[in-house]
Amino acid sequence: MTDKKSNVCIVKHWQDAPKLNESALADDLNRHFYYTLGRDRVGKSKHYLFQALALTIRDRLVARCRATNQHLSQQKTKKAAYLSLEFLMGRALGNAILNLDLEEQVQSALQEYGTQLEELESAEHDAGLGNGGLGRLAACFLDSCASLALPVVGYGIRYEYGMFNQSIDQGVQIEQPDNWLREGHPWELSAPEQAKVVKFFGNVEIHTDKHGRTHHQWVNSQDVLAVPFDVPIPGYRNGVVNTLRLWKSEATDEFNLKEFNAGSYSEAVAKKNLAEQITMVLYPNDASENGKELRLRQQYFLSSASLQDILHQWTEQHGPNFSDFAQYHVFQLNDTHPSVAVAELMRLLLDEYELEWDQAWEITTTTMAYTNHTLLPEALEKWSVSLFSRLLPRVLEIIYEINARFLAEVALKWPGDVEKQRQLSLIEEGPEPQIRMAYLAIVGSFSVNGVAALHTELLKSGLFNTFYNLWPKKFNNKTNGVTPRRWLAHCNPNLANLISEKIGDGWQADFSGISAIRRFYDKPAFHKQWQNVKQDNKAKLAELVKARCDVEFDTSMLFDVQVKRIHEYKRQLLNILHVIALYDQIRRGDVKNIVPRCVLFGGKAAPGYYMAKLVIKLINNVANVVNKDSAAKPYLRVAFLPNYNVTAMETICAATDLSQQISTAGKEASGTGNMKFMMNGAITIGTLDGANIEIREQVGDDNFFLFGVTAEQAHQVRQHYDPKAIIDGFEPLKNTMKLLESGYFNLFEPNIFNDIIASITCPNDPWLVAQDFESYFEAQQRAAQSYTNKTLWNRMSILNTAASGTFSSDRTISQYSEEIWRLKPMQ
Ligand code: B1N
Repeated sequence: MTDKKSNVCIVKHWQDAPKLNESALADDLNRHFYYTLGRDRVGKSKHYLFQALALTIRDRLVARCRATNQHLSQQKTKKAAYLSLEFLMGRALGNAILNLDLEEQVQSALQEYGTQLEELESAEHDAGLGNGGLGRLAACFLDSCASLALPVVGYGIRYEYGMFNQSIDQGVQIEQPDNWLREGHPWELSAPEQAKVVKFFGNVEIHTDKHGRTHHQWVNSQDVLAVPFDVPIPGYRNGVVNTLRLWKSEATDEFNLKEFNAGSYSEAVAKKNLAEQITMVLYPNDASENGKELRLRQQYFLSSASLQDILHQWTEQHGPNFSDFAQYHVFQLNDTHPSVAVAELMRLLLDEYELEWDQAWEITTTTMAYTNHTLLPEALEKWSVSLFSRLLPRVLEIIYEINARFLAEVALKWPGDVEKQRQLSLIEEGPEPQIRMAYLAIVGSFSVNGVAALHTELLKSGLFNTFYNLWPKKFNNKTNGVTPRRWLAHCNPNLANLISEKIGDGWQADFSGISAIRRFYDKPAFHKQWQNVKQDNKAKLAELVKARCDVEFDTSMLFDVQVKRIHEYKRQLLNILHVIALYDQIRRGDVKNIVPRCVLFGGKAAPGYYMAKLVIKLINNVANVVNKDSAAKPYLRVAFLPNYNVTAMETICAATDLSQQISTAGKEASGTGNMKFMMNGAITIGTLDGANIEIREQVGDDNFFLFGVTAEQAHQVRQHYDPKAIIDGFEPLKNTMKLLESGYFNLFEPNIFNDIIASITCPNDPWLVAQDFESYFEAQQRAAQSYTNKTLWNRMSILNTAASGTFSSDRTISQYSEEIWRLKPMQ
C-alpha cells in the first residue's frame, strides 16, 4: 500500500492482513512443505514435514496473536509481565493443536503423507530453557494466563543452549550441550526493529544543571543489543494467543567501526563474541548459586531489556507521563533471578525519563511483586558489591540509595537498634560485602509470596520474619499448580477420553470439574476401564525404558517412580536404600511379603554437584546388580532413565502407580511433579513437605502414603541426631548398610561410595536419611500391600485424580490475577 503524497510504504493495518482460510489446513501444509521449505518427498526423517506442520499451525497462531494484540491496544487494560530467567516449555506442536482444537484437521491432512501426528511430534526438540520446577511453573503459568484470557506477557532469555543433555556412561552422568536451535525453531518470530540497548561497565558522571539539580550519567559503557524473539502462547480454545518474548544478545554493530579502522580487527570481533556470550547458555544449577559474573549479566540483560520494552510502549502511547503507569502495569519476579529489575526500573525512570525519586519509587513499589521459590540458604542470591560496581556502576548507586532510605525507615521503627539495621541491610557486611537480592526484592515489591502453604508460613516465621513483622500485608501464599491441558489432556489422551466420556470435557477449561469423576470411584466397570488405560500407558513407558536403559519393565508390577532434579534434600538416596533393602530381603529368600515392583529414577544433577552425581552412580550400580540377578527378576527391576525432561515426563506421569515425593520436611518449597502424578491417578508416598501437605488434605489420609518427621520435628531431631544408633536399631536398615558397605555394588570400584556412607552415618546429616528410613520402609509396605488389592488401588487412584482440581495452574493464576495483579480477562 503506497501513500501517494509521500511515496513511502505506509504500515499496513492489521485488518489488511490477508485472510487465512482456516479450513484449508491441508492446503497450507502442502504449500509450506513444497514451497516454503522446497521439499518434494518425505524422507526417512520426518523433520521437514514437522517443520511444514509447525508453520501451518503457526499461521493460525499468528492470526490470533494479532487479534489479541489488537484487542489489547484498543482497550486500556492492565497488563502483567512475568519476568523469568527460565521457561521450560518442552515441545509446542501437540499443545498448540490441542489448544486450537485442530486434531481432526491435522490427522486428516497427514493421511496424504502416510504418517501420524505422533510421529511428527517426536521430530520436535524440547525447548529446555529451564532447570526444573521453577522453569516449568513459568511455562504452565503462560498456558493458564492465555487460557484465562489474561493479558500477560512472559519475558525471558533465548538461550542458544538450553538445559544440557544427560547421558549415562558406566553409571556416570555425562553432560552434552543442548543445541536445540540447530534445526531451527519454527515457532518464533524475531523483531529486530524493536531491539533495545543494554549497558555494561563504564562509570557514572554527575552533572549539575543551572537549577542546581544533579544528573547522573552512565558513560563509557559497553553496550549490548537485545533482540526480541516472540513465541506464541495459545489459550485453550478461546481465540487468545499471548506472547513469550525471549531476548537474544548481539553486538551493537556488526563491526565496531572505530576499532576496525584503527586496525583492531580482532578486538572488534572479540567484543562481538563477548556480547553474544550473554545469552549463549542456561546455567544448569537448580537451587545452588555460585555468583558467576556471566549470570549477573544475564539477569541484568533480561531485566533491562524487558523494562525498556514496556516503558517504550508506554511512552509511545502516553508520552513521558507516568502518573498512572502503575494502574496499567505489574511485574512478577520469578524468584530473585530478575530482582535487579527493582533498581533498573528506578534507573530508567530517574535517568532516562527524569522522574523525581519519590515518584519513581512509588511506581516501582506499586508495580513489582516477588515470588520466593526456596528456603535453601545456598540458593539465596548474593552478588559482591565489587562485581556490581564494575559491571553495573549506576545500578549500584541506586541500590545504595534504596538501602539508605530503607535503613532510615528501620531506624524510625526500632530507634537505636543498630543490630536490626545490620540484619536488614540490603548490603551484607564482611571482608567482601554482598548485595542480598532477596532483600532488594522484598523492599522493592508490594507483594511477596511463597509457593505452598507450609513454604509461605516458613518464610514468615523464619527466613523473612523481620520483614514480615515490618510489612505483614505484603506476604501471601500462592500454592503452585500445573496445566491440566499438557499434564492430562495431552499426555494421557486415553484417560482424558475416558474421563470426558463420563463427565463431559468441561474439565479441560475448568479443572475444578474433575471432581465429578469421584462418582465412579466404586463402579467395577469403570475400574476396569481405568485400569486398562493405566496398563496401556505402562506398556508405553516400558517400551521407553527398554529402548533407553535396556531394562525390562513388567507392566503387571507396581511402577514406583521418582523423577526430578537430583539433590540431597530430595533424597533419591532414601529411595535407593529402600531398593537395596528389598534386594537384600530377596537375597535372603525372604520373599513372601514382596510385591513385585519396577523402580524408575530420572533426573539431572548440576554438573558441579559431586554428591548428586555420586547418587546417580549408586543408582546405576544397584540397578546393574539387581537387573542381572535372576533371583531378583520376579520381584524387582530398577532403571535410571537418562536425560529426564518435559517430554519424558509426559510419558512417565501417565504410567506411574506410585509417586515418590520424599524430600526432608521443610526443604521442598512446593514441588509440581507431585501434582502431575496425582492428576494422572498415581498415589503419593510422601513426607509432610511443600504441596504434599495440601495434596494429602485434598485426597484424604486414606489415599496417601505418609511417612517421616514433620518440619518442626526435623528441627528437634537435629539437636541430638544419632544415625548410627538408628541404623543399629532397625534390622532392615542395618542389613542394607552392611550390604552397601561390603562393596557389593562396587566390586571393581573400591570405596567409591564411601562419601555416601559417611553422609548417612554423619550426625550432621541435614537430610535425616537414616531418621526417616524405618517410617519410609513401612509406608512402602503399606503401598505394596494396597497394590495387591486391585479394587482398593483403583479406588485410591480415581480419588487422587478426582481430588486434583485445586492443583490446576488455572486456580493458581486466578489467585495471582485477583489478589496480586488485579487484571481483567480480555473479552
Ligand atoms: O521451584 C518450584 C518448586 O515447586 C520447587 O519446590 C522448588 O525447589 C523450585 C536457582 C531455582 N526453587 N528454586 C529454584 C531454580 C534455578 C536456580 O538457578 C533456584 N527452583 C525452585 C516451583 O515453585
